[in-house]
Amino acid sequence: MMAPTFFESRNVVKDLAPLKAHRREWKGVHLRDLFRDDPGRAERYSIQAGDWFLDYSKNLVTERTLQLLHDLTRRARLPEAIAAMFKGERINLTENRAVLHVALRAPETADFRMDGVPLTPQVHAVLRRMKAFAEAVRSGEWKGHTGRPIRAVINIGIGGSDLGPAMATEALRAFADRRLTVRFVSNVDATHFVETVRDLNPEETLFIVASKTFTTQETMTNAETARAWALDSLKDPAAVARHFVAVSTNADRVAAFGIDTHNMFEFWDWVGGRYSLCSAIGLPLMIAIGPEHFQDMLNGFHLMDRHFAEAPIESNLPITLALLGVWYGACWDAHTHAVLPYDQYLARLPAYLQQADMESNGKSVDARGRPVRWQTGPILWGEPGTNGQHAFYQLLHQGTKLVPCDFIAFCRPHHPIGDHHAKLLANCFAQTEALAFGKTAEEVRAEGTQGRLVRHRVFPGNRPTNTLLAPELTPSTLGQLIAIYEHKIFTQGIIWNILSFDQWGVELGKKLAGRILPELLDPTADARGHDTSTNQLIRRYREWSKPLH
Ligand code: G6Q
Repeated sequence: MMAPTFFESRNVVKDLAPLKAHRREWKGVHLRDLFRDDPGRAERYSIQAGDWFLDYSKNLVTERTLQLLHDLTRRARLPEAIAAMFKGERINLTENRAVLHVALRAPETADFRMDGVPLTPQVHAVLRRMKAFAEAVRSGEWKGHTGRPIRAVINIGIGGSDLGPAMATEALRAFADRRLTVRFVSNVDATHFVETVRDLNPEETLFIVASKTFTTQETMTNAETARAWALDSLKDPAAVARHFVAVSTNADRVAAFGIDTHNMFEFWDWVGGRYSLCSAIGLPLMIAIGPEHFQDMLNGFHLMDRHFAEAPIESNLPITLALLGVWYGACWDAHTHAVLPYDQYLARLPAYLQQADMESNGKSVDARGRPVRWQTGPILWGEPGTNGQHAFYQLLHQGTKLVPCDFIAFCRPHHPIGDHHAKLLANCFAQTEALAFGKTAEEVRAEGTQGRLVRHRVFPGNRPTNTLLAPELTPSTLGQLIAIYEHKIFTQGIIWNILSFDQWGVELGKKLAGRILPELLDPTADARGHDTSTNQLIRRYREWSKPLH
């Protein structure tokens, strides 16, 4: 395993030391003071990239902090790492793979290579097949086995083969053809399949089986169940060819499942599951919103890829977000990060980013396998505003934990009804104002509160937020937004000297489930070989799962 130089000879503890020293001098500095003393702060601490405007002025930073953070990128050789990713070097060291999701959204003329082989012709060949297929389904030209047009498309996949298209299909619902129903089944719990298809007609239903490996237990189980459900009414096994297509890197397995490989849309091992929305994994989204909108989304991604690769570090939006996260993790004991979209269409964005961030940077050994002695990826979580305000914001304002937050909003609504949108955005801006500046005891008293109650009504403030604002939620601004977070995650991984593109932490549970499964299926099988707790749970399951009659 040959590590590129930016992973080698790093001493992250030493690299973070100047920031930690700076933090010790911070004492008592409040955002109230920083804003009062510097009328240019908001403007100076803002970045425009593509259609996105980032105001990061409500963060606990000074010029000195930013200077130290920018130094850190040089120590981490970030520019070299970015170049290595774009050049197709195998920076996913433990899987010996390149990381080239940026090639998926580049124009055909772009020069991306893998071991010298140009990639964009392959990428665009698959895109053209996807576009033709999506058009055929949308226009009704693609017929089901009995000659009826398709009215429902069900994606069967999990993790990276589910969350991206599921999130984006919801996000871009305003651009979708409402005559088509597009749904997602991921959980191995049969409830998910049953509830998803219960109102559908198999004659008019198309399944997309999406799995990079085509071996994933959940997806294969759901795909078998879907095939049985379809054949139960269509009767003829030849119907599978009209009702099942596959998205995979594994043609042999696709064929073994019984799907004609002519109906397979390919992607490649240099596309990580959680970075695969722009590959054929995006097929259900393309069918929902149409090829042109899908292309707009790809262009949005690409625009932000260029910004990330080309903008100076000081005005680089994803890098700035990444550095702020590093600062709070290393020096402010922040363990979580909230993503708060003020847009109902982005309801699934936190779940999507949870995987992107936590599966990538939830690591505790560095690139060379040595235990880390610094914080790596935060716990990412969130819910759309304003709902969250009536639930967990209490803790954000007055709790004992520092939770840096990203507020995300759009200026033009898709549904300009009454003053809904002004109210939505008023709440969004008000929250960042309240979190930053709080309310002092004097201010509470001035409003007429006296005695002990004063303490309960004080807002300490000084709680950091970013605000990301775009004119409108479109395929392009969504693509740009996702790319911002992808590159933020990459940057943090490089600074922490961890490997962001593998996910060994998901293996053990899968393996143990494989051992327990036969012990649950066969109640006579010996199931005493685990620890006493697991043995006991299996025994209890066997008792309680017996049919009642
Ligand atoms: C993503 C992960 C993981 C993966 C799923 C599904 O980066 O690797 O979430 O996407 O386990 O895998 P398959 O696509 O192979 O079914």
